[in-house]
Amino acid sequence: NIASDRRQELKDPSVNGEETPEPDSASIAASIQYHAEFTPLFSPEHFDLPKAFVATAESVRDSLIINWNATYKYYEKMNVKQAYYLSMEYLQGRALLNAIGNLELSGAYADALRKLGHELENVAGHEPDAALGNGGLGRLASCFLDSLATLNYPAWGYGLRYKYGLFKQLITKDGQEEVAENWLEMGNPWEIVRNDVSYSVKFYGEVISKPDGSKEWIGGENITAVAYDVPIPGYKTKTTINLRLWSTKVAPNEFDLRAYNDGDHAKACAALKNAEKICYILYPGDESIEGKILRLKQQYTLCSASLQDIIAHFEKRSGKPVNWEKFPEKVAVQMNDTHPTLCIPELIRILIDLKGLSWKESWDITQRTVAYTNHTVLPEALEKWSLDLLQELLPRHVEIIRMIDEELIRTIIAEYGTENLDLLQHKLKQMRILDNIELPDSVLELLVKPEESSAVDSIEEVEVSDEETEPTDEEQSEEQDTNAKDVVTFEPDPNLPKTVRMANLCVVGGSAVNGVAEIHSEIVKNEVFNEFYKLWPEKFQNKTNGVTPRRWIRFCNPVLSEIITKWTGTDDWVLNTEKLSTLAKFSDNEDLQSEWREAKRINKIKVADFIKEKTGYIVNPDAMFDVQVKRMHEYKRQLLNIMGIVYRYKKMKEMSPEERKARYVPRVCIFGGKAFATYVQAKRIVKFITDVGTTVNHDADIGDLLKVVFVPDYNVSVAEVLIPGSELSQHISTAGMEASGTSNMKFAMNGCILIGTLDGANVEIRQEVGEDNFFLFGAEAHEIAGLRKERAEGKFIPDPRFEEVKAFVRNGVFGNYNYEELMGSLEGNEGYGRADYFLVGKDFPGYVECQEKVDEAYKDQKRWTKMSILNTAGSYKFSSDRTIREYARDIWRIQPVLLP
Ligand code: B1N
Repeated sequence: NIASDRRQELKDPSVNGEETPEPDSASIAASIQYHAEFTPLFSPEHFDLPKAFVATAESVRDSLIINWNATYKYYEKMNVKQAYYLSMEYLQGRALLNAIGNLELSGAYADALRKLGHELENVAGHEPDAALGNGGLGRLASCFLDSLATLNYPAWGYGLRYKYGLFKQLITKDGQEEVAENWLEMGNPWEIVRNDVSYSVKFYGEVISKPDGSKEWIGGENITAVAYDVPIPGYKTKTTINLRLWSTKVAPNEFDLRAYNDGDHAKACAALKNAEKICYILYPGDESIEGKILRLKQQYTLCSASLQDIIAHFEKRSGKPVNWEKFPEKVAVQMNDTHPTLCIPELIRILIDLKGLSWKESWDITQRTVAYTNHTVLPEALEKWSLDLLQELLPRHVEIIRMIDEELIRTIIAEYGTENLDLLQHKLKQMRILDNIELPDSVLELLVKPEESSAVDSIEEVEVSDEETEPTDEEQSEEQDTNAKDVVTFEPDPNLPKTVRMANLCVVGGSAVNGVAEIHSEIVKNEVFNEFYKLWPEKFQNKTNGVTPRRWIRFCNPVLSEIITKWTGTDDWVLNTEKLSTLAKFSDNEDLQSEWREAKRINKIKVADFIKEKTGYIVNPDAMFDVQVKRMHEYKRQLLNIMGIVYRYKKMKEMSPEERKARYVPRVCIFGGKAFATYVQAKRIVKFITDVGTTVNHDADIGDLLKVVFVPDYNVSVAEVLIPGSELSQHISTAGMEASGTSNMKFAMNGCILIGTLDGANVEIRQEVGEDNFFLFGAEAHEIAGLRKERAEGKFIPDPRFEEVKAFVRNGVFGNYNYEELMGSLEGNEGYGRADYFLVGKDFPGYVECQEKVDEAYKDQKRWTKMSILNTAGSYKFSSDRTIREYARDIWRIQPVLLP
């Protein structure tokens, strides 16, 4: 058997010191056949698509394992500093085409499969999406892995292996319905279970003080975390890094055999279930947080297992005795948002309780090791855990968090003194990790002036006379007791919950804090964490997000890639995206323009076919494809988009057929995105969009001039179809609310023109592609607070066009669904919650007028194509390679290591 010979031969490429020969299509076909035969996952009779996929993937995996091992061994040998990316989410999507593309074996695999009777594209289409993430944050983590491997950085990703990924979205006549996504049902050929790499993870229990003064945490519940490794190949390099996902199972000896034998199966299986259920499902909330014990157990499992693994690895490399001082010189841990915050107290716990280091040493090592990326400024998304819950689940960690909090309080007192207690109180309120929790006694003593100390036994309230301090307005309004106007109290408010602010813990415990786009990083410094910024300005950085040009141009858009390669001279742009900028000088060239349009048309036909398959709607590929795909969220303002569409529809209906044709460009308005299952308002918007589609798409007066389509189950693979075939894409969040956005970058790379607000990375994209090549509208971030205030005071006068649209919807044009809540939420009246908090009404006229400019621009196809080319040409900054180089240089301080 050629394949098994080949497996023998491939076992260790260094055996004879020779380079492994490049596999050709014959040896690949043999290896696929080998796997089809000897991988007993399917019945033997057929070689149908599901089986062909698994056999093909396993054959690819053989090559990945060779490279994985070589990479691993070499890093061990060189003993280099490594970065570890800790993330609760990865949105890997499909891996097959990406892996063979990175290995430069796409042609050989296509030939091999053809010999076996299948088309590569169909085989690849059988892979389920790995959707272990919600949206941008998870997809960013996956783009980062691709760049890390491609740029040969010694780095690993750590995450959780959820049994069920992000739910599948069905669109029914009632709107969105959720169905569990059992992505592992047919097995996962990309993972390697490491039964020998497992760690014990504890919950609950108690902390024991030992005679020597040290502490030990005795867990009340023990589980085991097992490693599943997913090899991540780089592009045109042998470097293959690791994504290590933890799965949970019952700890050895925890299965109650006696109960089982006694017939109490439920009791016997309880421990099994309890352990396994930690990794059952991905937390489905994007930017909203619900205090769930299970979520906390997930977070802690990720942190504990990963840190035990990282530390074991460090100890193994450093030899005995271990020099812990060197830990930050060998290890950098990046926390993807606050979700892995517990790795701060966990690292300290291990160093103090298990390795015998002092508090001071451990705290210092930890601060030098970890860094934190903030991805959102939405207050409801900043994680806060109840102190009681944490105390119960992780008692030792709460002790450590109290120590960090005390350390912080001392720093604040040292910085601002105790003269102005008002100021001090303000600082503590903003900055403390523990919120609404009494000050430690040792700190209270510091607040007592020597002459007062005899008069006051225990300082619970410190009275301050008017001469001493002037409370700020803010402070005054916060006071509940009007008599306490001149009392500065450090006492907790019994009516408020006691919480741990995870973001504050990250800022205090990390060596660096970064935002994900320039405007966002400014908001992080000047608003969200302003007090910390004043204290430690050097900690704060910006790292504008990026996306991998491999998946997001080269592999998802082969026709455009070919044109880019032809006009830039080489395919070098896939690695050095700066080369894309050379396209700019040809943007008026008629040959390039016509090739460019032809490529777009091919991709639009694919989108049209896809829409027909998924929704039944038939759309005209010559219409403009206008796309908004992202999680459904009020701040992303899909509602503004659909209100604009309704306005357009209404105007069309009022015109004669001739007038309508002359005025409007035919458009297909495409939406896609999932709503958090309990996010009622987001689900109403889904329903509204589909209702508008039902009416408009069947209106014979309108025909091809306007179609409205909601593509179900938006995910990475759907994005790979839609993005190349889009012409206009919408990034229209209320300014200041979208931290970055990353699909905006993918669209620009694929020659799509953006309509958007000055928010997130839009600001930088517009700068790079040129103001003339970006459709801008809307209020700016610095105006938002004022506009909301104006609205609340009833001073906002809505545009008549906006009023018209609301009335039109209320008239039942789109069916008998109750649109009152949706329309009411756009009005200032009380009773509808936020009263157009997202300023849809305010930005509506600007948006509608901007869309009219879009029509004008599209009518001139030469101008449009030029804009499109200039978007691709100007998008080079947004490669995740650039982002990763910046993290490596400014935060992790790691160097690329090229395998010999
Ligand atoms: O992270 C992306 C950004 O491009 C987006 O603008 C931002 O919205 C997104 C809690 C989140 N921020 N926060 C989350 C996800 C899951 C969860 O449970 C919050 N996602 C973002 C990448 O920087």
